[in-house]
Amino acid sequence: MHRPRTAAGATLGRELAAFVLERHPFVASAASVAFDASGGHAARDETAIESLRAAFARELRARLQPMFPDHAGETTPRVTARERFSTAIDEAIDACDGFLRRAAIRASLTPTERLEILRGMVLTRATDNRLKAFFTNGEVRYGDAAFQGKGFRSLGQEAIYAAGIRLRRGAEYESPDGWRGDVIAPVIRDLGAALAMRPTAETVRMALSAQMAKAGPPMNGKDLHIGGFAYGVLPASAPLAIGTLTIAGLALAFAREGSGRVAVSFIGEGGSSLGEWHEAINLCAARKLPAIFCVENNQTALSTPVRDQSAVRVFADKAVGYGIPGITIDGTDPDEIATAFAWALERARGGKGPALIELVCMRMCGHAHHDDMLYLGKDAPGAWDYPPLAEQGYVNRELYGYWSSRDPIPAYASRLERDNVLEPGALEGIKRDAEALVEEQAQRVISAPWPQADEAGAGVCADAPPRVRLDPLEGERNGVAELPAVETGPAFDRKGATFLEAVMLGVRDALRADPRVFVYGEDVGGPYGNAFLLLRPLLQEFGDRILNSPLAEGAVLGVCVGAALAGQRPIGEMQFNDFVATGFNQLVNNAAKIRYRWGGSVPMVVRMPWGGLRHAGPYHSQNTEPWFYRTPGLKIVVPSTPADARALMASAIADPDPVLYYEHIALYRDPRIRQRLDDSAPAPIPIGRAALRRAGDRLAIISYGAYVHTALRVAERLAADRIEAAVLDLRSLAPLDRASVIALAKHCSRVLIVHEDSRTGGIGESLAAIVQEEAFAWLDAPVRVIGALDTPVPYSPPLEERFLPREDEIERAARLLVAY
Ligand SMILES: Cc1ncc(C[n+]2csc(CCOP(=O)(O)OP(=O)(O)O)c2C)c(N)n1
Repeated sequence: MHRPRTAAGATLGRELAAFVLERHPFVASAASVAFDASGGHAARDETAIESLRAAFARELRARLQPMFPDHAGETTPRVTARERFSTAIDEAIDACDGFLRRAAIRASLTPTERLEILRGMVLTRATDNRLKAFFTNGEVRYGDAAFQGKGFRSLGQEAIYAAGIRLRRGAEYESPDGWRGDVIAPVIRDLGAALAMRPTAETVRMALSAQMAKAGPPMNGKDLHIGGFAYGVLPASAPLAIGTLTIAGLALAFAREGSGRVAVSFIGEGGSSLGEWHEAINLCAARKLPAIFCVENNQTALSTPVRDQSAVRVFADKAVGYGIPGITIDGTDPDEIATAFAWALERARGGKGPALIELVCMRMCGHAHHDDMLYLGKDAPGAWDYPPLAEQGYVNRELYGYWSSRDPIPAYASRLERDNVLEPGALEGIKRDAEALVEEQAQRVISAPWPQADEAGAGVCADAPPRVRLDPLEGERNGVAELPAVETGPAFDRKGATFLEAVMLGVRDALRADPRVFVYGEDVGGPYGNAFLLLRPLLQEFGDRILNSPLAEGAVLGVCVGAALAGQRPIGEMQFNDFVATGFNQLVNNAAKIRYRWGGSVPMVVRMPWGGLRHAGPYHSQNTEPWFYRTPGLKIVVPSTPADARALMASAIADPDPVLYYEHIALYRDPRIRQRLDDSAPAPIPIGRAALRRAGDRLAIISYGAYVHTALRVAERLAADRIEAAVLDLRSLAPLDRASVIALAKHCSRVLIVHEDSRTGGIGESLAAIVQEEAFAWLDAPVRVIGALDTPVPYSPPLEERFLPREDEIERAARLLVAY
């Protein structure tokens, strides 16, 4: 009974004309003539449209080329007018060819696919409606109060389901080693897209359960967003554009695998203003990665109208700035959406890089359940039909009126009836089935248990016991923990490896041992080998695995997150750790939280060239480690010797969690710390184990990084006066070797914490709090902390010298402490 919905020739011609007017208006009349000349009016089905493509391209080129306005000069330096004109012709022809390819794909949509889309849209709305009911009905109670759930609905945007129809999805891509299909990154209004990846009752239950904070995978009450990586849906995060960079990393990993997999990003028009989105699309475009970027322009971002968001005519115009194709389509037309995504998938799988698809539609409900009242002017229960407006709502009434007549569910059902794909009246039965399915899952969620409270402390890092609050004044207070053995490492050797060489060897060990390892950062690849030339010795052997990123720290970090999730082992690099500030979100809100939120593993290493002492000023000298010290989910290592630098790189690479690897720039070429290193790769040092660099019992000096060496020099001078100071090199800040810190504090009874970082809010103050709480009874003096002044790092040598803690100041503090 199916009659394929093919644009009959005349319709195809009209649609082509509209498309050309939208994208390349000055080519419109040439395209129209070319369409007639190539026999476009006879093209009625997929095969005919396919064979039209080459002829149409020829005819169009023949009509455009003579339009060249004779001009011998350059349009821009090194680009002749003819070259520019010919690029413009290629772009116009390519865009038209894309249109015809999409027309052919649209004609190929099968009745099964189209029925699935209708059912999927209905299931989406039924699930959304149930979420609203949860919000208002108070069926889920925690203690005496109703737990309402957050609730973001997609009323009016259910056609997004169609985006998934030709993705690699479903059970055939599940494997014991993880998901092998395409991956999508939905945001809050993409329930439909998520359901399309696995349209089952279980997916519905997971969506309801996550929102209602009940126990169970994947969120286990720790986050509320939809998703399941095991079936190709990257769970959404609240910071809106975070996932677009994860998608870029997945796309990079898929390109490296050569697996033909594609990563798909969704974002609202509001979220598309975020820098991370630009970084993602830009880097994917530059490397022609298999990604798709979809902007859902639903007219309002929370309450902000499009005109306050962007000056673009259509959001697809942004594609031009990235050198990729962009199209704007009706976001309530499922056939158009399925077609556009299938086309973009083909391009991406074929190595042609990303495309930008803008869906124009309208949010027909409030931003979230509570906002219906403000948006529409009165609360609206979940229903199959759009709610009526009341006077006071902030919604744009004119737009609401226009989009009210374009509800994708009844409109698509009517079209499928017209095309003999759906029995007349069958929509009602589909709705009832969806409601029944959703209701059954809702009841299961109501009766499901809450997560165990102890779970709150669990799952921050792969190998860590659950975090608990212990009272140090309770229980055994007199225990003396064992001191770690002195560990000086290989002796100084003036012909040995520098710290810089040791870091390079650590990276080389990793690249040699594991093909999944690659390096990604600014200026790391090509002929250069990083700003310090640290990687240069590796370029010949591993040039294809040391990849330049665009100049965008968020991109470096986000790509590492995505690639790590895809099973690779990225080593990202911040050119200087100071610039991590522009990628902060990716570390603290993305990499750090994924395991806790939904159990994903992010085994990435970020190299952080760091520190002052070199008169490099406020932006090439900072100590950013305390920014991350207090972020659960990140590990931080701070080697102070070449041997540790190499071994801790092995540890960082082997670790299943994100590790920030701080390498002090002042140590890079310091001739005083050279050590002879073995030819073979060293064994990893367990992360979280400090090294006692010097034994002593009168004073414990605790430090890390470059100041370990300062502390050792001070200890030498004290020893000349028979004051034996122990020096503990923390070596890793997160996790911290608390046991060694406490043991040494108890052993020496006097503690001096020395670091290069500014004093306030630094690691030292945190350590001092730990020591006084857990070793108070052993202390004979206040715990002292010496750090830099609380100012930005000044540039001029005398200023930096005053800013940093000097050796003589540290020595004086040590002597005062011993004399206390
Ligand atoms: C980085 C970030 N800033 C602010 C917010 C708060 N917020 C949540 S949704 C939203 C509006 C999003 O608009 P848009 O991206 O257009 O998507 P829509 O809600 O319209 O689907 C805002 C401001 C957020 N989640 N993330």
